[in-house]
This record gives sequence, structure tokens and C-alpha cells, in this order.
Amino acid sequence: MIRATAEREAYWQERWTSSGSFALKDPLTAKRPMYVLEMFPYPSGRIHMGHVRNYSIGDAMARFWRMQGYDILHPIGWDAFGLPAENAAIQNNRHPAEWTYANIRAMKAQLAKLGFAYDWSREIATCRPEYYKHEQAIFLDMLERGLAYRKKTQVNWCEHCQTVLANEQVVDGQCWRCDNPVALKDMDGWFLKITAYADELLSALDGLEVWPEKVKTMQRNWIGRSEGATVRFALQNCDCDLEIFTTRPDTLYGVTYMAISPEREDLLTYMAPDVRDKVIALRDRVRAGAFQDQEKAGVDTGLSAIHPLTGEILPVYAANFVLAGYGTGAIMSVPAHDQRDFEFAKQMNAPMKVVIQPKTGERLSAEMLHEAFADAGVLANSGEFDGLDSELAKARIAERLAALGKGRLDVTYRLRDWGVSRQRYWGCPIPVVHCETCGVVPVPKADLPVRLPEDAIIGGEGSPLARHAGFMNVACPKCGKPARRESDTFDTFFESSWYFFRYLSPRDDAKPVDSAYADAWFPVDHYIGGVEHAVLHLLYSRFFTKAMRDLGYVKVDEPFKHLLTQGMVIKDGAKMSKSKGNVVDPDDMVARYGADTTRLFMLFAAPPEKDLDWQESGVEGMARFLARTERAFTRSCELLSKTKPDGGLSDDIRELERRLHLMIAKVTDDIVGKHQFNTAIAALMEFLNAWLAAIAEGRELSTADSNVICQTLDAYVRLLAPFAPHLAEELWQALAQPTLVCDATWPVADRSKMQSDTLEIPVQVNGKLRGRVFVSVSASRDDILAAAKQDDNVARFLADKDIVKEVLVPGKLVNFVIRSGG
Ligand code: ANZ
Ligand code: ZN
Repeated sequence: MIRATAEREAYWQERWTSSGSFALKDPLTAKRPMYVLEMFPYPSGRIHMGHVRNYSIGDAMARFWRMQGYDILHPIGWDAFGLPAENAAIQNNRHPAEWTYANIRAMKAQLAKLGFAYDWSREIATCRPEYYKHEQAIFLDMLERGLAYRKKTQVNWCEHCQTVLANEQVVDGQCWRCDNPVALKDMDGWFLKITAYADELLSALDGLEVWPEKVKTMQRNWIGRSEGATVRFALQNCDCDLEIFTTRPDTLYGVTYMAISPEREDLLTYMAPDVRDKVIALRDRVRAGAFQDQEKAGVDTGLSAIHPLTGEILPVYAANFVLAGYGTGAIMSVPAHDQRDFEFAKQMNAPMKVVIQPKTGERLSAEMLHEAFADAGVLANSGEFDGLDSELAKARIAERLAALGKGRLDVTYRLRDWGVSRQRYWGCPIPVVHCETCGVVPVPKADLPVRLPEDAIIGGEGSPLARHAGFMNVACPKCGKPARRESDTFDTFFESSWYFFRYLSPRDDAKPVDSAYADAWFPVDHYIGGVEHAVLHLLYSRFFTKAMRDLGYVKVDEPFKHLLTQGMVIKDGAKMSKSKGNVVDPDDMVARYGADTTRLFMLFAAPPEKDLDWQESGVEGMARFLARTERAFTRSCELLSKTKPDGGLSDDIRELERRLHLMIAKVTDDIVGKHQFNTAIAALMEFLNAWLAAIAEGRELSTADSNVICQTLDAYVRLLAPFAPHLAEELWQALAQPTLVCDATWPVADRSKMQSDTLEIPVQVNGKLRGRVFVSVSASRDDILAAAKQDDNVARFLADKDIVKEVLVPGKLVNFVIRSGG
């Protein structure tokens, strides 16, 4: 009656597909829309256990909420552009497209075997022109609105990958892909103005109530908002100013020198030739990463700045620790109150001036300092501002500067605009043309997509597109003269920044997203993926959503309502990875144990957010659990066929019924709002034990008993469905149900059945616990007191004593007060 695992799983996968179970028909007619989304995979070639975990969690959610009566959108697709395809092409002499599509086919087959409830009719692959055509259109809109622009900048350059990297893709000075050192290089490139949204991206984090706190913290730090002031120091050597950003304008009178980044090329011209060479040498050492963490090095530039309030003349040093990309790449140095400035001043023999005194009344002098005094305090040596609280002084000094046109209160961000240009082949072409007469000319929308040519020669130096004459040579869309196409392609994070919209209308050729659909379905209700995307993908997606809102595509502010970041799958103490050699292959697991067992283990072995330790024994435990489930099922059916036509409800079956309802309530409660699938499954397992005990050898069922067993079968199979969907369908069919269990409704616990009809009551003698009695809920006061006195231990304490008072707190407690010493 019940098929063997492999046959059963193949059967139900086929049934779900042929009956279109998980295809969302019309997004607009859905009454209770719920969007469940897992981060889409890169088609690397094989599914790994991290994917299986990610998708098992998402699938359990999708199936659970579906049974709760929601219309579920649960799509999947492929984040299909990227470097590995190109590298594979170079190594194996295969075209990236061929490699990618073959991988998609292989991984799709792997996913199919796991029986995930995806709407495959909405599958997308971002490398298809039907997809990237729309992102080219989005880019053109951004360009028109000034949200995309071109500039010459220093970029992070990976020599090994021959490509520009975003700041986010540089990890500890190394390329996130190949771990080789990253160098700086000057280059023209395209940028997206994410900084225009810095404030909103930051403040809106507070509204993301069901996001993990750690992800929000990482985004906050990444955006890095600093309040302070911009101050302009005139330079004596030129008709120009040195502008700086400081968080401590209150220390302005304590400035004894200025420091600039050696990258400030604009200042090189004002330096003497020998000094200039030294600054350039310093710059090159910084670029080469020649300095230790705390190591400081500087060059006296010979330039001097004028203090905006005191008129003092201040030397200007070039220093290795002044970052080129932050603030203005220059600082005012206050050695008495900033530790880094303090250390550099000691090294350069620069003077110090104490301008903040501790609130404790202690008086500091420059000679006394062994380290900088960085706390808040009271101003001293600061002219008219003396005696002011340092916090208040920040605004007061800024006001004064503003009045003189030499500064103002200001805010800076660590966040930089997003460089999206890549000198790679396997990416979305950037839809502009460079014309000698007209400059940068956008490709007209009617001419989209700008297709990636299929016959480019991959490998070798530089960009394969730039070397492809057929692609590069075009007529300028404006003047018609010969022009050249842009040869850069987009960073692949571009595709993943908006794909979640595309699933709503994946075949709409006219526009990227249908706004009416987005209104109905956004934000995504549950988004599940790895925490490694905390600042990259998740910040870019938020930025795109806001930009697309402002460009009129959607009316959505935030893409993801609930974010669940699942933990890693680890084995033998380390994350599963090829390099560690501790990889367990999902195909292998499915072949040996089946999809249900593999999925159950993924959900049971740890709460979703925690790391999951791979234990073969744990997988076997799950296989046994399913085998016991089958046993309980067949045994129950056997007993039901031999029901005695008389008799009332047996005590243990009454207890089983009570446990059934408690379990339904627990499983439901563990999933709703908490997604604690592990404890939900544990509750199912615990109940199964009680169930098996109640139908043990020799059991006979009365009519009333058999009703409870029927109820149990019905509810249990439905509860099992989100976790072990194939077995659940099989058992559901065996119960002669006309529908699929994935379409069934979730069982509801009956509270009235959850109460026990016996109560356990503690018994005290003179306030000390001496025993416990079990009484019926309907027992009278006299019955309870009589039962309490009969408890062996209580009786011992009452023997030969005078009972002065008998206290009964109904349902809670009995206390006998006896005369002491009697
Ligand atoms: C003077 C000062 C006095 C500062 C003091 C601090 C303490 P966050 O919070 O990171 O924004 N700074 C500014 N631009 C810099 C750059 N390009 N490279 C290195 N350091 C830079 O910190 C802002 C502070 O970091 C600024 O305030 C500046 O030092 C320094 F008692 O200015 B401060
Ligand atoms: Zn032109």
C-alpha cells in the first residue's frame, strides 16, 4: 500500500508538477497573498548542503502557510552571470553560456529530486536577454535621473581576476573571489548613486522589525553615518582651501597641524619637487599595503594652513593613515584629544595643546599627557568658548565658522557610491555608446537589449568585449557617425538587486515589473538566505527598491519584511567546503535516504538561525522516525478495520487525544512567528511515541477509541506535510482523501480537548511540601482533603497531631496547619 521511498518520491514530484500544484495563476486575484522567497542560487554546477538547508526552510514555510490558507508565491531562478562561468570557459574551453545553461539543467534536476514546492513557471535566468533587457532599461532611467554617472576614480583592481571590485568585494585587502591582494588603479567607470539614499537606507532600518539585529547593525556600520562639521582652512601656498571633516569641532582650538592623504594629487603641484617625490613614494607604499595596522608614517609637505579662528599658521603633513576615500581625504589634527594624532605628533615632534579639561576638575597640561584625553569635558584655551561644555561647543563653534563662511555642521557617510563597471565578458552590457562628437550617448530603449555577443574570445588581457569589433563598432544613436559601444558589463550584484520583482511578471516583455502586482505582493513576506549577504546583496536590494520607487516602477519602500538568515552547515567543526574536504553531497543523501529524510534532518538538527552540525547518525534518526511513522499508520489502519462496535473511550486513548491537541497547538505555535521547525518536529516525534504505545500489541479499539485514532491519523499526516511532504502525500492518499495534502488545511487544536480531567495538587503540612495527590477536576472539597490525608507521606506528618486548620486553594494547593510540639 505504501510505496518504497524512491518510487514514492518520484511519484509525488510528478503529481505536483502535472497538477500544477505550486503555480500561482493570477497574481491579482489572490485573496491572501504571501511571498516566500529564498535567495536564488548561482549556477555553479551542483547543489550543496547550504542550498538544501536554505530551501528546506523556505519550503517548509511555503507549505505551512499554504495550508494556513494563503496564496503562496514561491519562485526560483538563477543568478546566472558571473566570473566562475568565465573562468571555467578559459580553463575548459567551454563557452560561459554553454557552461551556465548546462549547470542550470543539472541543478534543476537536483532540486526536482528534493521535491521543493516551487512555481517553476516563473523560473528566470539573469543571463537571458529577456531578463537583462529590463535592467538595461532601469539603468537608462537611473542615468537620466542622475542616479547613474561616470567618473574617473581609483578602483580596487584584482590583477588575478583582471577586474574592478566593489569595496564590499574586498575582504582584508584581498579579492573576495580569489583571495589575491587587491591594488588601487585609476579608471573610468560607472557608478550608482547609492549615497543619495544613505539617510533613508539608515533610518528605514528601524522599521524592519523582523530583521535580525546583527544584519541591521552591519548595515548601520556599513552606511557609517557621522555627525560633525566641515571646516575650511585656507592654504598659504595657493589660492585654495583645505577642507576637512571632523566629529570634534569643539577641539578646533587644539589643532596644531593638518594631515592629508598622500592620494590628494591636487595638492602635489604646490609642493617642492623633492617633497612631491617623497609624498608620491609614501602614496605608493600605502597602495602596496606596506604598513602595519597601527604603523604611522608622514612627510612634511612644506605647505601651511591658516587656522580659521585664530589665524595661526599650521604645518601640513601627508600621512599614511589619512584615508583617501573618506571625508575629504584631509584632517585637522588635535594631538591632545585624539590618540592617533597624539601618536603621530610624538613621532613628528609636533606640539600639543590641551583645549578640553575633564569635568572632574582635574587640570591637564600638554606635558602631563601620556595619551590623548578623548572624553567630553569643558573648553579651555579656546578664546570666547572657554568654559563651555564640549558637547554644546560643537554647535557653537560650527555656528561661528558658518558666520565667517568657513564651515558648518555636517554629516558624512562611510558609504560610497556603488561602482558597477566590470571589465568582464559574462555580464550584462552597459547600454551606452561613446561618440567622439556627442560624448556618452544612451542606447535608445527601443534598441534594447544590447545583446552580449556569443562569439567573443574569452581569456587574455583586458575585456573580451573591447576586443570584439562586431560588438564595439556602432553608429552613434544621436549623430549617426561611427562610435564605440561601452565595453564594461555590470557587476553581477546588479541582477540580484531587483530579481525579486521580476518573478511577478517574468515573461512581460514591455516592462521589468508590473506595478499593480508589486503593490499586491510586496514586501516579500519571508526572505531566507545566508548572512554573508548582510551588506552586499541586502543593501543593494534595498537601494534598488527605493530607486525603482522613485523612478516610478513600483510603490514599494522596502523589499523584504521578514528576513531569516540561516546558519551554516558544518561538519567536523568546519563549514562544509571543497577545500576542507568535508562536503556531503545532497544527491548522495537523497539516493540513500530520500528527500524527506534529508529535508527533515535539515530542519530538525538546529533552529534555522543556528549553525547545523552534520551527523550521519542524526540523518539515520530521521529515517527511523519516518519508518516509525509508517508503522504507526499501518498499525492504526489495521486496528480500525477490527473496531468493536461498542464501548466508551478508554483512558489512555482519551489521554492520546489530549496529547494530540496539545501537539497541534505546539507545532503551530512553534512555526507561526518563530519558525522553530526543530522543536515542532520534536513535538511530532514525542507524540509518535505516545501514539505507538497506545496502539501496541493486543490493543482493541472501541467505536469511541477509533474515532480518536481516525482524528490522529488525519491531523498527524497534515502536520507532517511541510517537513516530509512525499510521505505525507502517500499516507494522505492511503486515507482515501480526494485531494492532495499540500492543498489540505492545517489542523486546528481544540482547546477544550487539551485539558486533563485529573488535577495534580501539592499537599503541604505547616507550609512545607509533603506530597502530591491526583484528583478529578470535579472532586469536592471533602474528597480532595480526604485524598490528601491518605497520601502516605502526608499521613506520617499528620499522625497523632491536632489539625488546627485545613486550607484548600482550589486547583492549586492543600495546606494542613497542625499544632506544633503537640
Ligand atoms: C579632529 C578630531 C579631534 C577628530 C578629535 C577626532 C577626535 P568618523 O566617526 O569615522 O566619521 N578623519 C576624518 N577624515 C578622515 C580620513 N580621511 N582619514 C582618517 N581619518 C579621518 O571619524 C571622523 C574623524 O576621523 C574626524 O574627526 C577626523 O578626526 C578623522 F579629538 O577631526 B577628527
Ligand atoms: Zn554622436
